[in-house]
Amino acid sequence: MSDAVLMQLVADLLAGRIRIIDLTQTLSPDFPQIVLPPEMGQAWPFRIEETSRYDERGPAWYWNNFSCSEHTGTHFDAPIHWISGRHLANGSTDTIPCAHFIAPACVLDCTQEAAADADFLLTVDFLRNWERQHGRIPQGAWILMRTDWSKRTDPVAYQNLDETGQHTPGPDTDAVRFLVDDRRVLGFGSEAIGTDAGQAFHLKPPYPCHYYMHGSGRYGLQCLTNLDLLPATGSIVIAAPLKIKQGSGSPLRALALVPAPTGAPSRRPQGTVRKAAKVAKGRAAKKRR
Ligand code: 23J
Ligand code: MN
Repeated sequence: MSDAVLMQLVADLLAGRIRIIDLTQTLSPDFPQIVLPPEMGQAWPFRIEETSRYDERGPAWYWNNFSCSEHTGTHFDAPIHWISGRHLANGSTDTIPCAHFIAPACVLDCTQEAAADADFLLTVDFLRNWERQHGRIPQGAWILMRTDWSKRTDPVAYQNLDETGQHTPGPDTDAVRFLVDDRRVLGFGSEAIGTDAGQAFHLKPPYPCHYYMHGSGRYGLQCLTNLDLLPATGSIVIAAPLKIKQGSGSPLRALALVPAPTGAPSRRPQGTVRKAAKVAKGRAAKKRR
């Protein structure tokens, strides 16, 4: 196979015809963490401690030690995270096929519904209506639920806890089954702390998105941001978790490639980027000869 498609990708990136959107929240101790009932095991929050900073502990270098849960910040959920996926082959972060780490995305705009009701549940009706507007959800795609939850920069509002627990939007059981069985999606991504709604413990089964997605070898993405910068269809998500042995998930840098609006001014390549453009151009020229 020729390298033309890859060289075209590089050229489109350099020319600004494809833009890279960062879907990742900054990892810091301030970012809110999932809270489970007190009798259960808890996820470690993000902790970071300076090892040295050009000082007596290391005269020419700066670095940190950090610790966190596999489910801290913007993170990936692997099938073995849930009991329903515990026996699946290739279900941990170290065994998932790498081909699954790059996939197209469908973005569902649920901002109005989520603004009106923090406990909004995405339904099959909503999905069918989306398909009437944007076409059938293709097999192997990420389903990203846009709620603008990431715009809640106050951790209290983001978590939205009260005496009955967390109040955040997510899919209902039938919507999950439709996506898993009828559309064979790759996974489900959310801007909120869970792929399931905050009150999804009360659904049947409890946490249906975790239960059915992971039970059939699909994945989750949580605490995503910048979904408002993605088109409903036509973007590609790059989401590869850390290769933790038998890992149930991991924080990650999630990115999306999106086509730039036509007629938008192109980005001027600089420095090493410009050099790469030259290399790509040279190769393309060589090919034509
Ligand atoms: C453990 C238990 C329940 C939930 C979760 C984790 C998550 O949302 C997660 O981070 O996967 S709902
Ligand atoms: Mn998780």
